[in-house]
Amino acid sequence: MSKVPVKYEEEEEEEQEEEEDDDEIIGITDYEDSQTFTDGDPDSEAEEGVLNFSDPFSTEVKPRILLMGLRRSGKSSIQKVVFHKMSPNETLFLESTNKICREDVSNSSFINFQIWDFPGQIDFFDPTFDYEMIFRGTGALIFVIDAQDDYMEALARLHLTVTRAYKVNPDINFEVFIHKVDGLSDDHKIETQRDVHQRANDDLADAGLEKIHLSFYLTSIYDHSIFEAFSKVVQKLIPQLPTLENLLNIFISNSGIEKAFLFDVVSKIYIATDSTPVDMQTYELCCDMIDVVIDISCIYGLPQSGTPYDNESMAIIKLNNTTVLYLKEVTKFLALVCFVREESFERKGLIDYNFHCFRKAIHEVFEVRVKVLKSRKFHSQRRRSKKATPNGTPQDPM
Ligand SMILES: Nc1nc2c(ncn2[C@@H]2O[C@H](COP(=O)(O)OP(=O)(O)OP(=O)(O)O)[C@@H](O)[C@H]2O)c(=O)[nH]1
Ligand SMILES: [Mg+2]
Repeated sequence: MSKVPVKYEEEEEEEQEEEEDDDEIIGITDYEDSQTFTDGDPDSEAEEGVLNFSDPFSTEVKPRILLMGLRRSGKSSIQKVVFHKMSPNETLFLESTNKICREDVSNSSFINFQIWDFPGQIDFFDPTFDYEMIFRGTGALIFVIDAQDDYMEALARLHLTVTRAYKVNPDINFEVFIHKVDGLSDDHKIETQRDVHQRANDDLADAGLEKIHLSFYLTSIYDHSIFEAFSKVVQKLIPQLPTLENLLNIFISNSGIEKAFLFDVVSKIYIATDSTPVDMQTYELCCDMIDVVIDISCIYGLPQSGTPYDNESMAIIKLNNTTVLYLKEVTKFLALVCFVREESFERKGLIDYNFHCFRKAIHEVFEVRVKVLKSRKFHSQRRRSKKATPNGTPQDPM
């Protein structure tokens, strides 16, 4: 109960500050630049592909991510570990997938897509498999290759899948996960990546399709590499990514912060970071921090609040190397995790003030997104109702 007035006060405070907020700190004008939203423009080809997809079960427009690859390559394990918090060891007991499994991942309005987990051996020549319909609404195709196995057959399959998909929808992002690399030495990893990269691209070049771009990632469910790879796949599907990166850049440079990530708390996918390079250890520390915060909240949090993560969630962890990890809630599903040097953290007031501006900007980005979606829905409804026969009756009696 005590939370309600606090929230109210905060809102009031925000309203008062609205006028005073110094836009230049976080560059609010940058994200209002219509250029930033061109990717999400209804006229853009990629979006059109998604919008035109007539799926009888889907009411919303969601980019689709397909998980494909040979049997036992690890597709279902990836989905379970990233989105269901399954422990990697438990995946040993997963049964082979025998039909396409579709799942909605809608835990934030930024991460709002469907994942389709395919059985290992899909037959493109099977008439019941309508691959044109499937590829038309696809944002990303993840092809999983088992690096611990002989991958020649997988490469042939990759080639077949990619060329088919490209013919139907050239806007698909093709992502190749060279998976199960936990069993390989560092040298072996690099060598495998180079070999797979070379062979896959040679096959495409032989078919005269060198314009198809494949991205390669070394992944394993036994470390953070799978989360990092998935983060990159998802980021490519977020039209607001340049805006978010820009906001993060302005935020860190004005606050003396070393590195900042915007995390989806549930999946631990980072949906954006500033433009300084990402170092795997930094990312792992951030993931661990989210786990600690959620676990402590689950065990010792207020029972009446119901969720382990809310608008008061925040944490400070001082490391033994003069670095401070600072986590703060941004939206219901997103958290900002920053790396700050101890001496910069002395100016916590400044960081908090800039964070307040940053948070407000992120919320405005969300609002724009919601408005765009609403107006699209409205226009498509109007277009449908206008499709009437010459005698005035609707074309579709449904
Ligand atoms: N060592 C290792 N094993 C993995 C990894 N990912 C998955 N596996 C194992 O690979 C086996 C097959 O995993 P699945 O997820 O069922 O494979 P799948 O691609 O969904 O297989 P189908 O549904 O038959 O197409 C399981 O025993 C997993 O434990 C990984 O990163 N490293
Ligand atoms: Mg499976």
